[in-house]
Amino acid sequence: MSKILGHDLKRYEALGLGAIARKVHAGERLSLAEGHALFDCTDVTAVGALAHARRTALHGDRTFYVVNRHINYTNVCINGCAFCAYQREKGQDGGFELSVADAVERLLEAPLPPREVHIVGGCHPDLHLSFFVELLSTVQNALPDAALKCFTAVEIAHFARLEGISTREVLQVLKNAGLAMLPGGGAEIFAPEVRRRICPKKSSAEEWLRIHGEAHALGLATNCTMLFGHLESIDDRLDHLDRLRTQQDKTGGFTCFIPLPFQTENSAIKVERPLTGLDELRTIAVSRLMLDNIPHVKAYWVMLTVKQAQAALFFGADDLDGTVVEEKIGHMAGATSRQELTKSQLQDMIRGMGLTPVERDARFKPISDEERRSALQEA
Ligand code: V47
Ligand code: SF4
Repeated sequence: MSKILGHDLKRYEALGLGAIARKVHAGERLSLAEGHALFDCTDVTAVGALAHARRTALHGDRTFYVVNRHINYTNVCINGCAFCAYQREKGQDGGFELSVADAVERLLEAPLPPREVHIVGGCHPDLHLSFFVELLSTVQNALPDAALKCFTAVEIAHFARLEGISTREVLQVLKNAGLAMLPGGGAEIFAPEVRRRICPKKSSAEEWLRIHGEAHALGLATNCTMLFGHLESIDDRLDHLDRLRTQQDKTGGFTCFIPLPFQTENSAIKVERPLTGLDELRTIAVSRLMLDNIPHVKAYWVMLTVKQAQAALFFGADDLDGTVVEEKIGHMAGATSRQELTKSQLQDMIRGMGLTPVERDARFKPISDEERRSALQEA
């Protein structure tokens, strides 16, 4: 076997990655030590090529995007995570709460009817479950073709505490009101020592994973994330990826993994060595290789920048997220990307890399041009 995954095996042997390349080729699970070797490898392009081979084996050159709209309903939050530039205390200047009518008005402003609506916010002390039920059912009525991907596991845990009911009950109530998916936020880094320093009041790793397992059992797909480039070590990143794939083995409902590079501005965390562009690409590539049971890896252009997201499509990522339209969490922390891309800009970004754009829905089902045309006629 001199050729492996379209690349010369000798290249990997020379780098000490021969066994890993053979395992990737055979679709076998990599160990944590092998993950380490990928982080340590002096040739980041070799690691990227392996991840690209895996991404190509899964998806060919198809590259996904979604016409979506993000809405942040409040930045008032009782958790006060050290890394968060978005959060405000109740009553503090700059704090906001959207009403249901405000949220729907913003959603209807979008130039194309979104197929995915991503709604998240802070853990507000006074917003009760009845508000979120009304929000979901009003949005679903206004946009019947949109999948509602709303509320991180951290918000679900918060709603459960406010109502004095279980997280499973909260998920069931929200599902009945139209919830289709949970987004992947709130995972941050699972390692307890780092979690204690960056987000001590937030749900623990165990609680976050349990809630995703409960959502999967109720038939709700979910996404997962990793916030990296702050106080965590490489071991912590690998531990995080390992916990995600272990959960996926058990409950199988993760659709997409989103690596989130830490944006450093307006944050209480001072990072000694900020991430380089290659650190970001390597982490995306290793994630693709470790997460053998999660189908998609997203290059979230909002946090990565548009050009880095394009590069990530050759380091294991197969999705660009979407049009977004309004983003606060990353931008209040210094993200320099725009807040909106049009559908044709997303297509051009993908075609510009020699890849094939595929419009998808929230669960990655491709949307045909015909389906899109008839949705537009009905709108
Ligand atoms: O959980 C907060 C992160 C997340 C910063 O599921 C920061 O499809 C970087 O989860 N620098 C929310 N990241 C965003 C998120 C997401 C985004 C897009 C798509 C999906 C999906 C999920 O943003 C938070 C936190 O990890 N975050 N502050 C920061 N300074
Ligand atoms: Fe609140 Fe989320 Fe910010 Fe933490 S990251 S303070 S939970 S809004």
